[in-house]
Amino acid sequence: MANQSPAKPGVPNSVQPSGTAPKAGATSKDMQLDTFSVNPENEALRTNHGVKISDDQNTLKLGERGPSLLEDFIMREKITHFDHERIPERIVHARGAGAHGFFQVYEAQTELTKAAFLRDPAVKTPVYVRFSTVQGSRGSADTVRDVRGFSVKFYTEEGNYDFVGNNMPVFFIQDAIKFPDFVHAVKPEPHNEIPQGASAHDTFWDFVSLVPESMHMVLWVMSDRGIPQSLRLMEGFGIHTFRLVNAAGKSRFVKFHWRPVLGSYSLLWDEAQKLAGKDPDFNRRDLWNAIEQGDFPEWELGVQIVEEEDEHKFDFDLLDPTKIIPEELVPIKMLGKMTLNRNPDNYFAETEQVAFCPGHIVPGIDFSNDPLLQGRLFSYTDTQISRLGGPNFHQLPINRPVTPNVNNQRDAMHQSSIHRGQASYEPNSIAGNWPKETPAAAVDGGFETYHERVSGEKIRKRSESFADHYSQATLFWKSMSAPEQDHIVAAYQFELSKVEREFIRQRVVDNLANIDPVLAQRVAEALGLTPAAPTQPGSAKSKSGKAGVDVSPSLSLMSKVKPGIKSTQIAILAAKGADPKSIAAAKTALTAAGAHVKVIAPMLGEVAPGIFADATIAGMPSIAFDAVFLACGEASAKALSASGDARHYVLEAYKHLKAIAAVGYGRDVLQASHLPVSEEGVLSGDTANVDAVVADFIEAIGKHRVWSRAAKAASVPA
Ligand code: HDD
Repeated sequence: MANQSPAKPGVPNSVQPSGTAPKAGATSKDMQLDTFSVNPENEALRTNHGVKISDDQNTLKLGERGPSLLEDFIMREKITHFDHERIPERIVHARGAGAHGFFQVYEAQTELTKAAFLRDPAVKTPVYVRFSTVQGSRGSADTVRDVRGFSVKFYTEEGNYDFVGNNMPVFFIQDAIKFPDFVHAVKPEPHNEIPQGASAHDTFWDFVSLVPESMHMVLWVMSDRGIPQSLRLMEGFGIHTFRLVNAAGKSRFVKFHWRPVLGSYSLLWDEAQKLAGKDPDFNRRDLWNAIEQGDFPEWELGVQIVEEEDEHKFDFDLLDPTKIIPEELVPIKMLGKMTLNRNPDNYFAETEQVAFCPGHIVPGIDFSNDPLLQGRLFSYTDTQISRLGGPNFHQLPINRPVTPNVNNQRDAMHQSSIHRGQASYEPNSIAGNWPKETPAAAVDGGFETYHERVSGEKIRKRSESFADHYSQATLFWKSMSAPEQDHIVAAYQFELSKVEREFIRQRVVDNLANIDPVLAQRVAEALGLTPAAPTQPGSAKSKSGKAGVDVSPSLSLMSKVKPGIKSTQIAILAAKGADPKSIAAAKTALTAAGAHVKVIAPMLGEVAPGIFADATIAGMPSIAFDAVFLACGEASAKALSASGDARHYVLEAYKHLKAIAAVGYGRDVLQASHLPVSEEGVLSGDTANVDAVVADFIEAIGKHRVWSRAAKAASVPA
């Protein structure tokens, strides 16, 4: 049947306000984007050229049984467009999730920078953020062990500023010329395109074990930072040293940090692996849901500031991107806060087409001579030209600044502006020399590069000051808590067990000996190897007598746990015959504390009068939750105790060191699972005491995991 046209006569079908038109508090970017939104509601179906379509079901044919006619411009247009719907995915960071929001500085930072968005606490600067994994393709799983990208486009009053960082503060290589080699090594192998979303393969470990500058970063990737629990709960780092420049022209070196307000947490490897199969969208779903539920993710933006005259006071080179500045040496000064409060309307138009470049800076921010950064300044705009089909990608709605971007650049593929006038050159006298340059100024001036004095020979050489590849890796290892060290060892053991060539495994273990002999020994044991004696041992102590630290507690994720259970996910496990009073009491208290509660049962339907299951045991496994609550009546406990899936649910939560609570008959399910009814992180009581049990449960969830259970949990089969 052909569609009946619902067209409203006289209403143009090109640019219509979107279904989610800007609400109160919309930013300048929201309003700009809205002018490009298309809303199909109440619109007639038309061709790309505006002709109304009367039949979208049948090709034009010669007779009912064909053949089809080439003349069918409607079918040809539809199929042609479809044939070209995909664009090349990003060469790295292909899988991503994005969101809109705003950034606000706490107080004017005029002494530090003349950047307008850091000078006025009244200004809410719109942002678009894209988080990503690095190795996998667009359809790969979220929870793989990998670095996460952390890109923020600030649509400032002075043009776009792109922060293009990662969730780890260092990088694999020191010079951009090695980036293609590194990416070729980590990506799926060229002969069979295996593995997807994983670094556990020969070419990655071959490369990194031959390039010791990567050892510090590899250690970060093998740590819990490589498997963040949530994109909302991971830190972000600018990595390179940048400059902030004030109106008087004074420059200071800075390192940028994003700190999630709710703290930072990671998955356990077993959870990450299972989630990759059971919910490959786990991280992006969590980000989306949090924003839809009004749990707007927030990060503070901070800087470590180093005065120009202190550039050489450290044990390492500030230009070396494989080094951090320990916070114990230079504390972080928090400048402001970013809030993500709106999901994109369209994945392709926004998250896929957004184009970041670390070279997009505004007056008051400048680069350092870090050779990795210098190469990046070229690569990003270059890659967009093939990815987004030409040099006009800045005209795509998500990439447009909220300022004008008038200049004499003309034409090229997909030009969407109609540039008026005869003069597209400068100087000109026939158009009054417009558009004109703006001299640099304290306020609203043109961009002026920081006047840095440099001299030297043209030379291809790595600076001697970049040569110590192990000391900061040693510092990182020594700063980890015992469970974090265990996880690192297990990660190396897992990854290297997947490496086929023994000489590569041996080379990695030999490299580890330079970081720490115990680390090397523990990894080697599981691989049947013996590490060689260290050749260039790292030292957590300053080697040069310059500023250094032995241990940096702020590197441990244990130092990031924040009190409270806001935005956590709690499962109430129940079956038919559950105890409605306990469920209601738990739900009320947990929700009041900011958690999201779901009733999980073997089947959908009513589990107690007026209480319905939100999801099934198979559909929302325990790995999707932070904690499990058992509120059973006798029948419910019997059913759950008899169910292998239900017992596995509880055992798995126990194995993953999650808080578990049981009231009334719920305790029977713990016993049927051979779990203790009461110990640290396992709370239980009579139904009459449900409020007290839930209060202890909330406190236990706030600690994130029950680390004291780790050794016991290892023997639990789940
Ligand atoms: Fe890169 C994308 C982060 C080194 C070349 N990079 C990309 C993205 C992030 C980073 C977050 C995804 C942006 C988005 O969401 O669209 N890259 C980093 C960090 C690095 C780094 C933190 C080191 C400190 N990158 C790096 C080097 C080069 C590149 C040394 C090349 C010389 N990166 C690219 C790229 C990508 C990219 C090929 C692929 C897609 C894109 O740019 O837009 O140009």
